Amino acid sequence: DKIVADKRQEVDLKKSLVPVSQLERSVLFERKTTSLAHKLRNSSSGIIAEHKRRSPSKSTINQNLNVQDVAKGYEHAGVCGMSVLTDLKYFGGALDDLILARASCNLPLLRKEFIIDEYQILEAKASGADVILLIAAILTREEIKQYSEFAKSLQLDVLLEVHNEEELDKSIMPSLDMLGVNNRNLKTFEVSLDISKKLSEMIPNEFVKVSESGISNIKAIKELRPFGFQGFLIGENFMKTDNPGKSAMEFIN
Ligand code: IGP
Repeated sequence: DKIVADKRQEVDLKKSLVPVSQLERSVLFERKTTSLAHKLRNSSSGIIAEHKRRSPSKSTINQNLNVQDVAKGYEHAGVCGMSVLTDLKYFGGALDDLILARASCNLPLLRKEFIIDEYQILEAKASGADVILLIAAILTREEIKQYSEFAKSLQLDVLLEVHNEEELDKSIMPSLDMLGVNNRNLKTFEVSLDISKKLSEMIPNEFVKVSESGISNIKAIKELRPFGFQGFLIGENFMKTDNPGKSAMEFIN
């Protein structure tokens, strides 16, 4: 679809501007990563807090904050990890946001991006990420295998996102660490926690289960835990406030 076509163009341009050898020489490329999956298994809160300025479903969420303050706020709140949108066109993010977040906190960082090329995984590593997102809706099984194995070779965790049973069935493989169920339908933007509940029983236990999107209160988390979810990816609900860290803190104990 449109997002993937735009991304293809963007990645091809970037490849011509910044060669792989330059990414591999970055200081952050040598950094020892931390495992988000491991943290989620051993934490009680499970909150993964996102930095998101806008989205296709909500034109403005918050344009006034700086990512460094947000990262510090989330870390202070005691979240398990932070997700940073790096897509410019649809989400108003940038790779620099990831680099700035890395400079401001020690949380495991997820590069939230439409990954369609190994090059973006090298960029993630060179910008301080610990985790990459792979979206089943835009990748074939072969691509999921190739990209997840490549990420693992760079000591990055892999979160694979699904929205329905077919996507889940085609995606299960040992090179994934976490399976995320997106409660938001990316075509209609409709949100329902029932998607997480329904798919949870089909996710093998060796994967950490993450519920993504549309989580706006603690009740939702209490509802999802019995279905085996140990991770909760929350963006808008925190970012729409003046102090996302403070909002996140209210979700922790
Ligand atoms: C966060 P929310 O409803 O809490 O802001 O959702 C996150 O799940 C959402 O931003 C997201 C997303 C994605 C964004 C989930 N999967 C894929 C871009 C691409």
